[in-house]
Amino acid sequence: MGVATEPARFAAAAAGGLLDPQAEAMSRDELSALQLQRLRETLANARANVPWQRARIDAAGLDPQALRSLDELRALPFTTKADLRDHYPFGLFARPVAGLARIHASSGTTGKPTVVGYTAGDLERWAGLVARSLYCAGVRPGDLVHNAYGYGLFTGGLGAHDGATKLGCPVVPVSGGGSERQVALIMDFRPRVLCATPSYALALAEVAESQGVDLRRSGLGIGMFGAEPWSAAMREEIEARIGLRAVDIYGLSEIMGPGVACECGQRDGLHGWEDHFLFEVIDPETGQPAAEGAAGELVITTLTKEALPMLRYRTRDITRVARGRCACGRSHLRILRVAGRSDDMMIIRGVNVYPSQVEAVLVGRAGLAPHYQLVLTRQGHLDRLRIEVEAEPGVPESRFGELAAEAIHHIKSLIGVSAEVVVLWPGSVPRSQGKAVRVRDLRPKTD
Ligand code: DLL
Repeated sequence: MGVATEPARFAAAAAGGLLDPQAEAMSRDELSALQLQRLRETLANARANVPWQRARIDAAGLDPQALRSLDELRALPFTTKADLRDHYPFGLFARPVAGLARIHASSGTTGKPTVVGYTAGDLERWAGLVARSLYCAGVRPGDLVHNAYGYGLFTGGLGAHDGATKLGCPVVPVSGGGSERQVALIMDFRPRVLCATPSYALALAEVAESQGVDLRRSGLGIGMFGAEPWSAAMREEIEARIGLRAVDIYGLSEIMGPGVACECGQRDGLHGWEDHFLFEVIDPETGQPAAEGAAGELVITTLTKEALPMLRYRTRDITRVARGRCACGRSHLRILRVAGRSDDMMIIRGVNVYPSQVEAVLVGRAGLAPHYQLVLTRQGHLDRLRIEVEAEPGVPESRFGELAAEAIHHIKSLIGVSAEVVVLWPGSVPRSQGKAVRVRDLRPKTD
């Protein structure tokens, strides 16, 4: 089994005992065989230790040890966020709380938070996958990592931290917020790597610029950006303003946290780590598999999680996957940039729109700043979309009307929806400290 390209990189990592080049480059047959064996173990763990899972596995007629193909898993119903909430806090855990090493939880903007647990072994594997992701993105042992993901119940901070430590990188555990101080620390400490949400990276760039500080001179080389949808236009904006290579990293707490998938140098999708997860793409309406290569909702099954085995978890994230070996040598499938969550999809006069599509049109447009919010209202039975976007500093108010008219035109011609656009003074849109709030939904609640 050969790694076509980058053999030296893989070899160096392997020599340090940090990564397993075989695991990332194994053939499809080897990968499938490993997945099947791990799926049997996962089903057995879930069945033995989670009564709710046992009932579902038995009802689907699945015998974990007798499983002969990965496709048999399709007999099992999906798991949703609601299932986690219904078993709040620990009802889906396959280990007693006393046997866990850590608990994380989602912020839970609606209702109860979703709570996830990890054994010491889970944390070890998670750190390994984040280390693998960082390495895949170009981070090397010894690189100083400025970690501006929030520490706490959110998986971003500690997840990135443990992965960087595992790779042999010193970490500045700065967390989110206090942007002036962060800019000063970056200029003084000269980290090579910035971990943050893309919207917070942009907020840092803005604060630096307002202080007359040029982050392009900071020595930053790589940004590990994720936790929220971001467009290619946003990537260009961040790269130009901070002077680094912006890498997309994906993950979700229900499955693990950051490091479920990560881009390599090819920029042709994010490698989803198939030795630890089984990925499906389904039609969100029918629940049936999407056609090969077609867009749909990503569904993930964990293959090595002890504390919280997840079977066919509906992520709500809309994407496409590409199979086949990547030019980097890795064989794991590629998840194409996550355009958005089905929950965030707006239907404006029958047209489906994701916030990131609007972002792709707005960001980089002369006269407009990359700070925006989408406001949804209802008039009669029709949903209306108002886009509030800031003017670039220095643009006179007399041009706001003309900028808005241009944006309306481009949104209509590129996305096909009629939206109202309001151009605002610089600084009017709230800045991100973590995940940006892109949509304000002012429609009357129906339930
Ligand atoms: O956001 C984990 C994470 C932390 C990923 C740091 C990357 C970096 P949650 O808070 O559970 O976990 O949110 C998960 O965020 O289902 C996606 O909708 C979205 N998301 C995460 N990464 C990306 C990305 C973390 N790279 C939810 N692109 C997911 C687009 C992303 N959306």
